[in-house]
Amino acid sequence: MGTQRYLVTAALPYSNGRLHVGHVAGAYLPADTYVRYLRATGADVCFICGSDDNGVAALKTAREQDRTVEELTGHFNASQQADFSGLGIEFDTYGGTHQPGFVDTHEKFSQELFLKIHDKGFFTKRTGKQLYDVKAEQFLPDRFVKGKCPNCGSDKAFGDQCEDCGRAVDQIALIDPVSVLTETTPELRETVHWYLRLDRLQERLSGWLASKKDADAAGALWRPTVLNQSLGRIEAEGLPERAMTRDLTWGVPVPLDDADAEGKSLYVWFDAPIGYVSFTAVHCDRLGEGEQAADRWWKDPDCKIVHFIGEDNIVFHAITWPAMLLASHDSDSVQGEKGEYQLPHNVVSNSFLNIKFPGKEEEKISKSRGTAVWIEEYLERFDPDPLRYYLTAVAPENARTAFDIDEFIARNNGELVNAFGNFFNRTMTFAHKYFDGKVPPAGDRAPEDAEQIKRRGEVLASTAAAFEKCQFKAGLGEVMGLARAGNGYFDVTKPFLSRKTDMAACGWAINVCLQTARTLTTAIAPFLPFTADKCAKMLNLGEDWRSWTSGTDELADGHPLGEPEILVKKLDAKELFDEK
Ligand code: B3M
Ligand code: ZN
Repeated sequence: MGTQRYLVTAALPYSNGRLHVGHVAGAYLPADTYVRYLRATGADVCFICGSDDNGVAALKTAREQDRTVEELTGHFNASQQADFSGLGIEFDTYGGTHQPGFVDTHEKFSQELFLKIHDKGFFTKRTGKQLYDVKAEQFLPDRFVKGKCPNCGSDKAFGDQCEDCGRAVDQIALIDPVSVLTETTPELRETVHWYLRLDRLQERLSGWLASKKDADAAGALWRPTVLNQSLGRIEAEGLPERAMTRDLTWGVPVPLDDADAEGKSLYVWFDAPIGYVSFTAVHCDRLGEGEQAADRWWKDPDCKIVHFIGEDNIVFHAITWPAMLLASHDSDSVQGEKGEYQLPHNVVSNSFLNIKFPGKEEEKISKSRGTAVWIEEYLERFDPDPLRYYLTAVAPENARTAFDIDEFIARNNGELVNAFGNFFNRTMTFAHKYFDGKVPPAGDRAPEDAEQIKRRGEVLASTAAAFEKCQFKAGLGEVMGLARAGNGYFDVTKPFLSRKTDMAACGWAINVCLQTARTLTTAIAPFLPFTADKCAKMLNLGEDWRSWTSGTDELADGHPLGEPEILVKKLDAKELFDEK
């Protein structure tokens, strides 16, 4: 068996706005953390993301801001890339469904998949009624129409989804629809679209999803929210066919030689997930392997495909996207034969993140109400790792959680600084002050020394087990537990006393502390890459220190250490959010 391959994706952000902490906590940070871990185990990983440029979202914002949609999406594609890289979220390729360098390949891959599904007979062409804006002389797909939600009555419903209850909305079911373009009442007119026959795929999809309930058989632990939401949807409503085309010219043109296809594009939720594939193709091409080399990642059962998404994307990734892939298959195997698009190994979804400002109630993150912490603004003042730490520690893995400003400060100062930073700091200080900056001899280890040494391997194993289940919060808890155990060991063995009475014993304790620091460096790296780099420099580690198995290596007696430096800074709440 060769090296295990993984193709990991994070949901493509709409390129019509900046990123805030909720976006990062939802999909991007867990994906990056996971990829860093996989690489540490020696896996061959391709990590893909890029912007979702097509469809109504960007068009609508461009209109509001009076700029061209190309300029808008180009701008936010770049600004989001800068945010990601500032946080150490490192994709192998960051594309964009309408960005120069990607748009042609994306169009080609999207049209090819559409045609393949068309040939397989999984589309029906049907005339249906859609809302039409007479004044603007156009149909009003998706967010171009707003109204009252037919499910919950909220007036924050759009032609695709209700902002309040989150349910999908059929635009013609909207109560009192109003055109977003002209604020006029639209009328119903007939138009032709191509509908994906989800009804014909329902049985295979629900069987595939149900098989994921049995974690052992599936080889991946799917989060209950993902399975409950997708299977629940199928049980409650079945899978009616869905239109995969729109009356729009911004997007991927419908590739049919048919007068009815003129002026129409593929539905943005049809082309966006294909972005994962087309960006991989560009990535391979840039490596000199040619676009077809993407098949190695997408059409080979030996590669595991893992999608990281936010909760509102579950149905699209666990039902629509797998349905598109199934519909393209020649075989009727559920996962796909070699040479066919493979269904995802796992779809990892987080819930939403609320926000809590000091002295205020917890609330939803909202751009319009100004209740967001923007990544760009955060990075202007602070280091990335405190945010990575907190967003993993409170990750909304199973339910909504909140970014609580006070708690962010308290946990940075109380956990990262006091437990993790302090352990490194006291250990390094002793090594430099009393042992000439070198690792003192290990000596004969007493039971408490041996126990602490053994704990290192145990923590690496339990952290790895958490990673395998995509339980990042638990994994981080394990690593922090080792830092606390290190401090506990330091307190119990008291090198601060033995240094006055028994220098050899003092050295034995500092040796164990340094070995613990060695393990912590590898174990914290997927979570806090910048901090880990500093740790590695302080311990003067060789190239290979990120490899998970190297985490239990012991530093040799006499190994020269690097200069001590402050690992994590104390934060002050006032500095952070004073301008609010
Ligand atoms: N553009 C992001 C969102 O719904 C959406 C994800 C597409 S992933 C293929 O916020
Ligand atoms: Zn609603």
